[in-house]
Order: sequence, then structure tokens, then C-alpha cells
Amino acid sequence: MPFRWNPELQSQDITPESWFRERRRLLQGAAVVGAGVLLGVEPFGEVTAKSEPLSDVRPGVVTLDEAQTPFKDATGYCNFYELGSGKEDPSRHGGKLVTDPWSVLIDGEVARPGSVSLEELLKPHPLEERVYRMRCVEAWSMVIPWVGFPLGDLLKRFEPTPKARYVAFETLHDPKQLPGQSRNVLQWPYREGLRLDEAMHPLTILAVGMYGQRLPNQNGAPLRLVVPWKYGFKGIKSIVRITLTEQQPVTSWNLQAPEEYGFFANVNPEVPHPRWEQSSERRLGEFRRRETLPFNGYAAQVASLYAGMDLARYF
Ligand SMILES: Nc1nc2c(c(=O)[nH]1)N[C@H]1C(S)=C(S)[C@@H](COP(=O)(O)O)O[C@H]1N2
Ligand SMILES: [Mo]
Repeated sequence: MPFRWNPELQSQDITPESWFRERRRLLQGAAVVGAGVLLGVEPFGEVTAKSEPLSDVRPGVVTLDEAQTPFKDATGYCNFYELGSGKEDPSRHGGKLVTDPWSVLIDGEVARPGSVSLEELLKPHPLEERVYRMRCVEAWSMVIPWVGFPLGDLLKRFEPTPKARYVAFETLHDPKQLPGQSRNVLQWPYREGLRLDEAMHPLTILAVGMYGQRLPNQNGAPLRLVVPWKYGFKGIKSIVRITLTEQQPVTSWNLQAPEEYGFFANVNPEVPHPRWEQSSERRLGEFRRRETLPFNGYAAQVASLYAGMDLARYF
């Protein structure tokens, strides 16, 4: 699947030095804004996010000219139902999740299936920073500097067979580490899926970090999916299994409420959720509402994947 970066997405000529300076500035800024959280709407409890800096992260080719969401908001206001259904639960209850050692099973329609330690899985993939606009189906949005690498690069290593048409993902299932799994809010493990061309798209990444640090548990440590043109629930956290399939896989939210959450879940201001509009959103830390953009602002890069499809039907 050949792909050329849209020139609009190319980052400016930027030296590593200036980039590191810029990042330090942003991180300091985030700390200051975090202290001023009274201005925001969400009341935050104690946010637990140990700082574990990642080294050898290069500036990515995709960036965004919008203010980054303060670190404290991005790590304190989360959805991770395995750690509770309140937005502050994941940051409070993530402490039992053991992310080292970690391994991922790659199976299904691949020539080289197997269970791989996280280290082995990451080894061939240089880490880069990608600043993405994120949009939750609940109509809040964020701008996050992820650290990760293209999912497609990983899939190619395991050699999808000609039968592979979809990719299915699963989160760890262990109620001792993920206490929310002792309640039947969803059918566990959390499951998500992509069509193979969506999975191979260069904007689709696996993230291991954010804000230059390892992912906090509440954000899906040690490995989570990020697909910036889709609603946040597609971004499955704490992945232990990646399966290439011939048939469209079952996904947790679609199973739970098929009229509300489709398989595709592309951000679409014209298709309301049955219980609320999707035409606008509120950025965490702001009061005003912003207009929601088709494909979350990534239409130039991804709309062609859906050419000819009725997006109101395949929502
Ligand atoms: N395993 C798992 N992954 C998940 C979820 C979840 O409950 N469990 N919530 C999803 C939803 S609804 C959103 S909006 C994003 C939130 O990611 P963040 O908390 O890092 O912002 O994670 C997604 N991934
Ligand atoms: Mo979400």
C-alpha cells in the first residue's frame, strides 16, 4: 500500500536540539498549566503518573500546531474501564497493573506467529514522537504527544498472509491486576479491531509513551493503539494479543451497544450518536466548544480509505 506523506503534515525543518528545547518548554508549560487546573472543568483527584523518561525518541514527521493538553489532564481524566468507570479511577487504580515483564501474542493469518516479549517486539522499531488530535466519542478532545511507531511496520515483520483482511486486538484479562474486570461493564477482555488497510496506514501507531515518558498505566501501558481519525475507544490499551483475521473481528463497544458504536467509529460530525450530537467537542482544559472535524481533521490523509462507503451506515 504505497503512501506519501501529505506535505501539510511534514514537520518543519527542525534540528534535534531545537526540538529538545521545545519539548522541555512544553513540559514545563504543562506543569504550570497543571497547577492552574481550577480554570478547567474537571475536578482532579490525586494523579499517579511516575515519570519514566524514554530515550532515543526522534521527532516524528507528524505534528500539530495546537496547544498540547496538559500532562495532568491527559493522565488524570481517562477512560480505562478495567480500572473503573469514572474518569479519575484509572489514575487511582492503575497501581496493580504489572507491565514488566510483558509479552504480546501475534497470531492468526501471519506467516510467523508467536509470543514475543515487549523488548523483542520493540527492538527493530525506532521510536518517534507524533502529536495527534484525539477525540473521544463522549465529545471531549485532547492534543497528545505520543511516542511510538507505525503499527504497519510491526505487522509487516510477522508477514500477513493473503487471507488477512482485519487486525484484532485484545487487552490483558486479569481481574487481579485490572479490578474493573470483576464487574460486567463490558465483556472482557476489551477487544478492538481495524481493517487491514486502516492498520497499515502510516498514521496508525502503537504507542509506548506520551510526553517523552513511558505510558502511565492509566493510559494503557506498556503498549496501546492510537488511531487519530477514529473515536478514542478504538485506541485499545495494554495490548497482549494481535490477531490477523479473514473475518471482521468482534469489538467490545460494538458488542455492548451496536446501535451506538460501530466497527469503523470514524470521527464524523454529521453522524450523531443516538444520545448526543457529535458536531462539536470540548478540548480538555477549555470551556468553549470547538467544531468537530470530519475524520478528526485527518480527512486529507484517510478519507480515500472509505471512498464509496455510506458513512452513516458504516459508522
Ligand atoms: N482496554 C481498554 N482500552 C481503552 C478503553 C478501555 O476502557 N479499556 N477506553 C477507550 C476510550 S473510550 C478512550 S476515549 C481512550 C482513552 O485513552 P486515554 O485515557 O489515554 O485518553 O482509551 C480507549 N481504550
Ligand atoms: Mo472514549
